[in-house]
Amino acid sequence: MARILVTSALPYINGIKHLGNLAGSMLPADVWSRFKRGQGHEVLYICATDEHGTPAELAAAAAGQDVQTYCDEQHEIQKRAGEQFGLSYDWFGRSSKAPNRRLTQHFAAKLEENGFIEERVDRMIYSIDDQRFLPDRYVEGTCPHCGYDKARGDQCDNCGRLLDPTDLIDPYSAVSGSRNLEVRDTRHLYLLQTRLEQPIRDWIGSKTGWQTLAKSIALKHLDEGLIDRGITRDLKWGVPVVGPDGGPRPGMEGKVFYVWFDAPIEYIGATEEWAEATGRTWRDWWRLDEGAEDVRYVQFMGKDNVAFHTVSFPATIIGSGEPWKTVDQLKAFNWLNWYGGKFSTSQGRGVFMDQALELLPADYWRWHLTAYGPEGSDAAFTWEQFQSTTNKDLADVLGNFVNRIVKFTESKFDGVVPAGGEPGDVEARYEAAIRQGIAEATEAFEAMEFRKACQAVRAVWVLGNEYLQEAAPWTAFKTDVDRAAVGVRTGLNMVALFARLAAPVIPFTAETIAASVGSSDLSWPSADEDFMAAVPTGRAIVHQGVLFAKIEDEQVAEWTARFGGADAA
Ligand code: B3M
Ligand code: ZN
Repeated sequence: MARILVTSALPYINGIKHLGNLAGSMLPADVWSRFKRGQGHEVLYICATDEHGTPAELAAAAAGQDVQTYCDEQHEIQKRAGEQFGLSYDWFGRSSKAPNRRLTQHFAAKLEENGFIEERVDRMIYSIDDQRFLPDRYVEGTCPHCGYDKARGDQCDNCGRLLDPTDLIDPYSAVSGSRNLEVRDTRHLYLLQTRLEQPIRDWIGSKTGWQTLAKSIALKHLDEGLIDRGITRDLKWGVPVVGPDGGPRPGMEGKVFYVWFDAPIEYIGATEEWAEATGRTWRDWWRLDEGAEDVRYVQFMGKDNVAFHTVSFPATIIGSGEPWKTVDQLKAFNWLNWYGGKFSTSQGRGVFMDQALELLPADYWRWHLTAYGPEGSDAAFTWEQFQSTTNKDLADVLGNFVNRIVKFTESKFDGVVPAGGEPGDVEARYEAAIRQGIAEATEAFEAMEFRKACQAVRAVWVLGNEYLQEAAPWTAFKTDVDRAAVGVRTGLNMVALFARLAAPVIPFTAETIAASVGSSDLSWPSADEDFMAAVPTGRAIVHQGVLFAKIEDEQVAEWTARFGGADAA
């Protein structure tokens, strides 16, 4: 079996995440990890909170807390929300912990040793009113490329170009709005990406089977021409910039590394945190010279994070000259928006992870965000579509199938899997169709095509309902009990199988469905196994209650009023 390392983009520490963050990285990473674990592979799924940078400092200030206290609290909130959503990380780390600090300083030292770091005097934006230098994300202004007037200093959300704050036209402080800014000299370290362009291009060129979205963004940034990027900031909160003796680097006392320099390194740091907490080893997941050569590494992220993961982070790894594992497969997602607009806490638009769980159990959201997620293009969340997919896919197709066959077994066969009769042509036909469906779902999940995989799984659930319509055990029961028994046994084996197909996406309900036929097997089925003999005759069958309650129009109206709806666009 394979050893598979999975990471999803690290959510910023500032505040609970909305459905878009979930749909664009953490949830698909979890679904795919469950799928691979279900096949029997050894999967290590790592994530963490991204705790440095101005987002943390400003959010803490707004909360009236020191940054450490703020991060401690917010990490626990995000960790709990992730667990309640069934995000089965092996470890949910923190980029402010010691392993990441040590590793970040190590990589910087190796890059400098290899001639890829240069000290430069920068001219940075200083906000006199805020009494602080303003890092990239907190300077806004007009994009010099496309004229967008809310471009951030690090990247323009409108045209996607990576920027430096001094590129912006008519800049202002995103902290206070003040235009009372001045440019001041300040010493910083630069990662000489321009000297790494060819190795990075070769590295990207060596990646096979990448989806177009990921590879095209990577090559676009390379073709635009790499720049040497500042990797330190005038902030207090972050990984300290140190000299060879481990003390503050002379001339750069009090400075920290840029959050995007240290954040991807936390993928490694969090693995070390996991090893420390579990007594496992971590270097055999990350060092090619210490056992990681057989590891398959897959990253999940939103499309806006691709550039950092395919240029800056590989530059760090390659430039270190050390044999660290780099990503083998990168799955990038488009954006989930709210009725075509942005999620916004301040404008009360959209649902955030904690609110979602107040309204409905995690699986309702997990199914919708995976089966109708922003894969091939941006996708709009609407209450109307959420209601439709929930009521059709989950209640009418899956829930109804399980309910009918289990209730019938209880009413006519004393809640016990009946013996008698032999499967005939109709069973053979549906079994063959289901095998085909399993193969399609497996192929789609292997390819990380989540919408396609969920449609293939749904199609198998539909086959279950069609089989019951055709075999009609309730009709057969009146004249031929053996025939009815065959229909019931076949239906109950389908229940066990459908739970396994559901497990990667809706794990909580999958467990309940399996329990209804006395099973706890949530492994991923192979198309050639004998799944029609999984539930033996004589086993007790127990109805587990309503699996999915339909979403009513009144709920849609209430939630639209509370979180915004069609009027939100
Ligand atoms: N914290 C998420 C974002 O850009 C950012 C990802 C870091 S992954 C190393 O929203
Ligand atoms: Zn722009």
